[in-house]
Amino acid sequence: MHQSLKQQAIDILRMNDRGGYTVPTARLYPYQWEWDSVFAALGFATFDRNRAWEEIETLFSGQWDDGMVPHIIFHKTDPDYFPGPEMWKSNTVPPSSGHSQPPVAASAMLTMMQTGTEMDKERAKALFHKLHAWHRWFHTYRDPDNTGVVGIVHPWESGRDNCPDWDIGMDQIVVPDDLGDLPRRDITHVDPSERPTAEQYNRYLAIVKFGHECKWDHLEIARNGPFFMVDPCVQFALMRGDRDLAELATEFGEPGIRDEAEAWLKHSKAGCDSFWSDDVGGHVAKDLRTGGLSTAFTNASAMALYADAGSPDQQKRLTTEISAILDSCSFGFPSWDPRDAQFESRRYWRGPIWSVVNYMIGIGLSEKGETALAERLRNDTRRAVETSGFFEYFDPLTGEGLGGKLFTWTAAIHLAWAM
Ligand code: 2M8
Repeated sequence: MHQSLKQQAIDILRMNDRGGYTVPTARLYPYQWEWDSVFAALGFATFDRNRAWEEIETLFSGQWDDGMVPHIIFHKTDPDYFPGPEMWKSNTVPPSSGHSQPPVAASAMLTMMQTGTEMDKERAKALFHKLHAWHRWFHTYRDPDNTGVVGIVHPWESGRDNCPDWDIGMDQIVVPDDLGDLPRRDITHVDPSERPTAEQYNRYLAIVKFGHECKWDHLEIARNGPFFMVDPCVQFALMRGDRDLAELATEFGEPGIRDEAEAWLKHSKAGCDSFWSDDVGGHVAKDLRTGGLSTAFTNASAMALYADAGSPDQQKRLTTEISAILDSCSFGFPSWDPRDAQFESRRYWRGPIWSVVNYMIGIGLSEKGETALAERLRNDTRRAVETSGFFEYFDPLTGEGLGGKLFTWTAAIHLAWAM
């Protein structure tokens, strides 16, 4: 009998469950990734609330003493993935990578609490101070000069690994001679033409080397590391997260934390002007070392409404761009503007569509009253899965599924939003 997509999505979450945490997909990504896990929790919350909270609790079990929640937690060593714990040298238990990823947990926790029972409130409350420490870490170590804008120290911290956004920052990285041969595993699991190039990979590893050589001193990395750029996705996820942290603080009777989160949000809103591009009609990535701006509209630019960033005029302009870009492809929302020469419909974050980012864009659009655009995006997200199955990401021109199969976050977003 033909299984429903809903049942398939549930089965994928169960299948990728490694006991308290899920892997994004078997083989290609055999560890716990930060934002994948948070979205997984939203998926689990539709059929198993206890398991949903476990996912987030296990994620926070890898939190560093300084408050950082790392982007990968290496619960059990797996030779299938490179770079593994021996490259990061985090010196933590459990071992982990040395930077973070978009901080989406506050928003997911608030959603789970609002749609749940007293149990959900208790579980959220138990994690609340850890969540607050993570947000404080972002504001302290990723914005050391208190500009209202956080930087990322590695393209992997954005979650949008090889987006052309990072090219201006990556071009300046000098690859050390002693990097050695890199035993990449990703290109043995999926088509190399859809993955980052070897040159890009060497630069990723050069940043990792700088990090462990300074013992993951986050101020040193932000001030003197090889790479420091503004990512609209991380900035907007953090702003939305601060808004939701403030709401959780109100709920839990923590007025001091509520005031702190509201002050962060106000400061961040003011900071957003510094990476707005009139040429593009949206917020774009910015190299904090040189001041250079990226040159095209991305799915991260489209997240501005989710964070309520930008002036009313800017929001109007970027909504026009969102609509024009949706008209330019069959499945939204592409990770790079299809009208731009650098667009590649199949290469990872240089064009393809990603369900999790669609989810955040869709929420922003619908909250701003752009219901037709929001529905269109939700339909596109569902149609991509109907066309190809639960792939990691999809070609925006054809809906063809690409990258890993039976992918956790695609299944989770199907259950939580796109069904
Ligand atoms: C991708 O990133 C990892 C590195 O973190 C990789 O390419 O090896 C990105 O799509 C990232 O956003 C995602 O969290 C991760 C796991 O799905 O894969």
